[in-house]
Amino acid sequence: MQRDPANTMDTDNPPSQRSSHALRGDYSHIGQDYAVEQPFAQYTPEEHDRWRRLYRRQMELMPRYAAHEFLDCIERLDASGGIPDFARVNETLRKLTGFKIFAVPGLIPDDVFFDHLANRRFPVSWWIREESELDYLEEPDVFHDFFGHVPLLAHPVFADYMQEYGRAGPRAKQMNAIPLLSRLYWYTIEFGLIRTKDGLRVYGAGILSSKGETVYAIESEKPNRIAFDLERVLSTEFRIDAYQETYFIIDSFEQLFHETHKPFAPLYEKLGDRKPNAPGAVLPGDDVIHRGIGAGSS
Ligand code: HBI
Ligand code: FE
Repeated sequence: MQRDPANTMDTDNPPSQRSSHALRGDYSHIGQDYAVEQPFAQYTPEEHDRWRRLYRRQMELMPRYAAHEFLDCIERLDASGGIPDFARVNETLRKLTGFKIFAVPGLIPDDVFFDHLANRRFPVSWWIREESELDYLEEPDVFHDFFGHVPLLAHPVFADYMQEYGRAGPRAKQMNAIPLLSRLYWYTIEFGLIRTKDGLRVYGAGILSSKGETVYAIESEKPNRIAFDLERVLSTEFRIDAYQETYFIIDSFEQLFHETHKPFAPLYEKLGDRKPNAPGAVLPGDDVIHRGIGAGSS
């Protein structure tokens, strides 16, 4: 489960000027773009072993729960043997979609993040979680960012969506609508589900990198599962400290890509001062695929 960077990131006061306890990584050597060198040679055998155990455990679940596109893409990255060398992965990514990953200490300010996506660059935290954090950590580590986010950067349509999403950043910032745009990221890129001929599958990174939520998102009776609707997602708050109370479901990545071509400004204006929907709400206009029985259902 990842803390919502949009909620914790004060873009006027980027991490480098924040007190160290606020964010975990070492921001003392960052460049203008928050990039750092991936300390590949410094990873210990224990850290590579931890990566292999996390990777193996998640890959056992993927054939049953992951979107087919994810399965195709992750196989191309050859990342089972240990923490991946970003430079080597970029050779593959560049050929497939032109995306490039680069090392960061952790969460970076929203506007810097959006600019990277708009230029087909994805920031990947370079450090790996402690043994005691195997099942849960608050901030994105290399396993969440790489295993969860990087494979679909190799999928042309999803890569187009990620770039379009980044391009929407400046306008959202101008209209004080970053919290609304962050909900789109949260309910698709982090916690999205997709309908397939084999039933519902996971494509969201926050789920794919979490053993518990991978099963919960598909199998549990508790959460709502509602067909994706842009306005509905932009107006719905999310949880950052528990499994999601609602998952939104798309029919294809093409659908996501086309959604980002709709004008967002009128929606920001319409939704701006309206009270957002609670995470577990079910609304009259919803195309409900599963009405949850959990705490959040109403
Ligand atoms: N920083 N490193 C990193 N990774 C993210 O996913 C991220 C971020 N900063 C801001 C951010 N995400 C949010 O803007 C998105 O959740 C919308
Ligand atoms: Fe993430």
